[in-house]
Amino acid sequence: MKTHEIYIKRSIEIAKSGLGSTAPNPMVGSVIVYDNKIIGEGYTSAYGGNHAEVNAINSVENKELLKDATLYVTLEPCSHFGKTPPCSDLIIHHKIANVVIGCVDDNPEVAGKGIAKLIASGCHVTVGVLETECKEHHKRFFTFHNKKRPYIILKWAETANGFIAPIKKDEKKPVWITNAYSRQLVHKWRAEEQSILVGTNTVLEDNPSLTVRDWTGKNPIRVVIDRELKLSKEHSVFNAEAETIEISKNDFDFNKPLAKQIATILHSRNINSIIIEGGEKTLQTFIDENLWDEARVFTGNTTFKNGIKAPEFYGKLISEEKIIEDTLHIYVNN
Ligand code: AOF
Ligand code: ZN
Repeated sequence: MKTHEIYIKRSIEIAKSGLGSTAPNPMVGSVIVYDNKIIGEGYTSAYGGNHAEVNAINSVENKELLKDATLYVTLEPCSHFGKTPPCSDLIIHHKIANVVIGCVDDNPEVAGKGIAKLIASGCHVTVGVLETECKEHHKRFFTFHNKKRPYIILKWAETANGFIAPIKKDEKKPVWITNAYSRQLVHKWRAEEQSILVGTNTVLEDNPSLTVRDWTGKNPIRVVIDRELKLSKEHSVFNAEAETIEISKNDFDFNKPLAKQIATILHSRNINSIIIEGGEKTLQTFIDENLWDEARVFTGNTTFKNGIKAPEFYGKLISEEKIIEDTLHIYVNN
């Protein structure tokens, strides 16, 4: 691996610490190298806070070294005044000699203007190091800007014989298909995404609260679909533990594709990612409209005599993992 690639790879690695807290900002990572040694590192702070480059520069003890240093960053340094001042200005202020960038920022506010500013000030700029990896790392952010919708993750659990729920459910007894470790992993995933969605039937049948309880992290924004006004504020998804966006009757044009309308509403609410936790109808709607990016499917070792069939879909299997007796398959849509 070439030197530039090693440091961009390190930038991606530290950037992951921002997963779940930076959104709707991208989770950027940055390292500063002087004389072949890392002298500073930083990643994007929780939403509204410092950008990665600011944290990396702040972490450098001897600022004198910056003018002969190289700053590596997974995403183009910003050029605009948002919640924070432009990172490109700070880089210019410290006269950092070289900047190596993973990929261009597709946010129209930035989109090449950060790079242009740096070059105009005499900084030596390299763009496109591990570009594919950086774009993959920033997949939520790029899906939001380029497809005008959130990055969509489907999640469900099915029995060994392909059912996601029994036909008739005894309300007092929750029916678990997967084990406690798999369920804990789902809570980790909830903390990683900006929002979570379930359909009307899931709220009516399971009354989930959709919060993060078996993991540490922030609760995602809950998105609830209520096209026929069947839900009441007594349902747990409306409790005070997290924010809830209710999309109801008046928000829909019944002649237009449902999932697309939901995705567009979420885009207008600045939502970069969503995990859809059912039920079968809701999942199948997103699959049928081909509006999904990833499917995370657990298979437990229980069986039901009869039940609601798991959604039908085609995706490319990218990983298979055992979680005790459960199996987790992850697919991407391509
Ligand atoms: C960077 N470094 O670490 C991040 C960037 O409102 P603001 O000021 O926080 O700006 C948000 C925008 O800045 C965001 O949409 C994206 O274009 C860029 N994010 N840029 O230089 C960072 N997180
Ligand atoms: Zn910035």
